[in-house]
Amino acid sequence: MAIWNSIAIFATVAGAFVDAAALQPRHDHYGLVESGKLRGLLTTEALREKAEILQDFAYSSPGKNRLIGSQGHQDTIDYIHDQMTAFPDYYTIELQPLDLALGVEANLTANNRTVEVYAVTLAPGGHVSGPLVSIPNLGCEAADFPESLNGSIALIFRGTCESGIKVGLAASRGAIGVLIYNNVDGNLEGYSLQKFEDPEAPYVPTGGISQSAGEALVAQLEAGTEVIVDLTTVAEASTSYNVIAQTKAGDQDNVIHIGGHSDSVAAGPGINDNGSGTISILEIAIQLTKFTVKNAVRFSWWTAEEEGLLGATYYVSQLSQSEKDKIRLFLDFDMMASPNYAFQIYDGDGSAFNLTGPPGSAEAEAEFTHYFSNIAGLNHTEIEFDGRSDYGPFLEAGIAAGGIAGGAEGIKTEEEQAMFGGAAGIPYDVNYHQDGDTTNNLNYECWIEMTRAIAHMTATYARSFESLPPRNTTSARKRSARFANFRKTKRYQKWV
Ligand SMILES: *[C@@H]1O[C@H](CO)[C@@H](O)[C@H](O)[C@H]1NC(C)=O
Ligand SMILES: *[C@@H]1O[C@H](CO)[C@@H](O)[C@H](O)[C@H]1NC(C)=O
Ligand SMILES: *[C@@H]1O[C@H](CO)[C@@H](O)[C@H](O)[C@H]1NC(C)=O
Ligand SMILES: *[C@@H]1O[C@H](CO)[C@@H](O)[C@H](O)[C@H]1NC(C)=O
Ligand SMILES: *[C@@H]1O[C@H](CO)[C@@H](O)[C@H](O)[C@H]1NC(C)=O
Ligand SMILES: *[C@@H]1O[C@H](CO)[C@@H](O)[C@H](O)[C@H]1NC(C)=O
Ligand SMILES: CC(=O)N[C@H]1CO[C@H](CO)[C@@H](O)[C@@H]1O
Repeated sequence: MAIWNSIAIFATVAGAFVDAAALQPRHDHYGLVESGKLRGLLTTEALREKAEILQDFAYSSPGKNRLIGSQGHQDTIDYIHDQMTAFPDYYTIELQPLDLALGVEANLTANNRTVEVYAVTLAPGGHVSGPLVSIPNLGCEAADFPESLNGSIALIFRGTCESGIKVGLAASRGAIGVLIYNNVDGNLEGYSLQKFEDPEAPYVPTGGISQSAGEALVAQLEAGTEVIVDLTTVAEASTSYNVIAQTKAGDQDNVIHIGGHSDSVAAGPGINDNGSGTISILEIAIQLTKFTVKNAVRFSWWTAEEEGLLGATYYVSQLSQSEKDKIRLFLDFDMMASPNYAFQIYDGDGSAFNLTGPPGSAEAEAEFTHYFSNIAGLNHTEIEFDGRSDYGPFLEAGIAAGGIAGGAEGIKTEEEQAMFGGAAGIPYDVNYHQDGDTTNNLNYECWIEMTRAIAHMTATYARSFESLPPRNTTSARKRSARFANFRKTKRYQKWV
């Protein structure tokens, strides 16, 4: 009774002033979204806090990472989901499940000698034993394989095409298992076949070994020694999730789609790659709730990017043509806080790398360029539109795309040093895919500028698509045939 009374009194005295505002839907506070107003709500502190939360998830997880299937990754997904469900009136939120066979454990002997091996994700578990056959070339073409691999285990070099293509081809010739050996130093922990299994050509148990172990086996075979291998792999069925949130307000048939990925590689907490993109778009999604929009805004946090763009690939595969048509533009954000950064805009118009995106991609690049040059007063460079991140499947579907990045393992040039500061001759991010990819090694100046650029794009297209060409499904379909070739670009081939 006493408590009830005091609340009533408080409400009477303070209510007229405080509660009137609190009762307003949040998105009416600021009116229709505007680039400058949305950017004005972004702070380095908010980004830093969230980076520390993701890093805690990584360090509390047994592998000290946010690799798909780990507690650190599930915690990341739950965190994003919780943050977004705080706005039930503003966003429709979906958790899209994705079932994966995670490679969890493997043992290998070659002529009874133990070899370090890791189970490869997407391949089934099993125990296989038989003669090893080395596959010449890269195993990307059927012609690379002998007529029959019946009962054998194929030894194949990593690179140039998805390992899933290699394993599918080997299995179709009768191989009962595959060993993939690395094309760079280091083991193949946390590696994936990068491509969903074709039911017509099922995968076989697959182990990943180091380059030196693979070369030693090739040398033995070339010397004429028979090598009998015994491979055991354990695969664990696992469900991971894409998190998708779309504004309830705005034209639901004309959507600006903003995405990043939620997982890290095995080697580290993955705070720049790509915790930074995850957080930038989360912070923008939170601040956007203070505004109204004319076009619907969709945010996605993809799972299993590091395993071969699996979350985004699956998502696009589930869209009907009419759902694809609603996405006027997809923008992808990764590596937003590279320590030795450059502001890199995807070359959507093909002017720098001769690979033009679907109609609308050139206009998106132009809007980013306008932002950096005329609004932020910052230098920028261009980066090949090579499909190496989650926008790849959107390109293949003929959907306009774009994005920016701070740089990964590429080396900064002298010219870029003059433009952006930092150090020429070393990578944009020396910690790329390493255990040093932590909050201490982020460049916050780069990160806040990148986040402001994302906010500019979000606000611009949430207001209007008038700067984009009209939707044209016929031309989109034509373009997508061209983009089926993006997987042949050099950067993409280096990465698989
Ligand atoms: C791999 O070998 C270790 C050591 O011999 C053994 O403990 C483990 O059970 C083996 N795992 C599998 C999947 O065979
Ligand atoms: C491996 O060990 C088994 C049993 O110890 C033996 O029978 C077999 O000959 C050995 N194989 C090779 C290739 O040394
Ligand atoms: C493998 O062997 C089976 C019979 O054991 C045969 O039917 C099949 O054609 C062989 N496959 C290849 C690719 O040689
Ligand atoms: C650009 O690519 C097209 C085909 O994709 C090719 O015909 C053309 O020669 C290329 N131009 C340059 C300058 O490389
Ligand atoms: C842009 O780059 C030029 C060198 O090309 C440099 O002189 C200038 O200071 C840079 N501007 C900014 C804002 O960093
Ligand atoms: C759509 O694209 C096709 C092929 O590029 C073109 O022939 C057609 O005129 C376009 N239609 C519209 C309405 O722009
Ligand atoms: C744009 C960019 O650099 N994105 C990175 C995010 O993560 C993937 C996987 O590690 C990298 O390959 C991308 O390059």
